[in-house]
Amino acid sequence: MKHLFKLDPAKNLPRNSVTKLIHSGTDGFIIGGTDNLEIEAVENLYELLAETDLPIFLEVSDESMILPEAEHFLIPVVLNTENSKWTHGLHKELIKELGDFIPWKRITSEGYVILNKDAKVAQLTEAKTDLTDEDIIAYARLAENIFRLPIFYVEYSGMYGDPEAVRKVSEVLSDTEFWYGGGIRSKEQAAEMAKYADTIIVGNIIYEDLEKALETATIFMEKTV
Ligand code: 1GP
Repeated sequence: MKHLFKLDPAKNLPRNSVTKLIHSGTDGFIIGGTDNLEIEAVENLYELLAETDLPIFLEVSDESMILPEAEHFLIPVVLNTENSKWTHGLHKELIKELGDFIPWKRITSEGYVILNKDAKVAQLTEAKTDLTDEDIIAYARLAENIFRLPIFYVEYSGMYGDPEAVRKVSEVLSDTEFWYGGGIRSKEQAAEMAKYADTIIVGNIIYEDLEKALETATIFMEKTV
């Protein structure tokens, strides 16, 4: 997967926009958000996406948004916080509550490093965003070699990140998939981050300029024709 769109259940998207996203050349969708998470909104998004065969990942950041019939779940593990609630605390409580009913085979964990201090997710999780490239690289190695996480996610939500830091991270990961998300607003930026990351994630621009959002996916379609 080279490209995913991240859809926020708290934001409205007309049906014809969703149809365009489905046929854009993207490899799939993440449903995820930080606030105002309600199951009805998650259900509505699934309903809007019903016409696609592309994978749909439900990124669970709050118990209230769990749709049991979802095909794939992504579980964030925030690495750059000292508040253990976001690394394993909430996870443990949910596992305690749901116990035997968790469909482990449909669950993939993501090791997040959150780097935009102004992002809601950074504030919520008390992420330590003031990191050097060496810090970020160390987190990538921790994710792959100590925690053996399947995905390492460099998250600049709302801000375009530093391509050089992203390049350096790409050089130290081999088994762990490298995902990059944050501030991609043009096909040039999509292409730049896609040189280094296995998968790029495009979110906010969908709601601000749909045509620009579509272009971030179309470039990958053109390459395979
Ligand atoms: C957010 O990484 C994604 O979780 C995408 O970021 O919304 O800034 O595109 P943007």
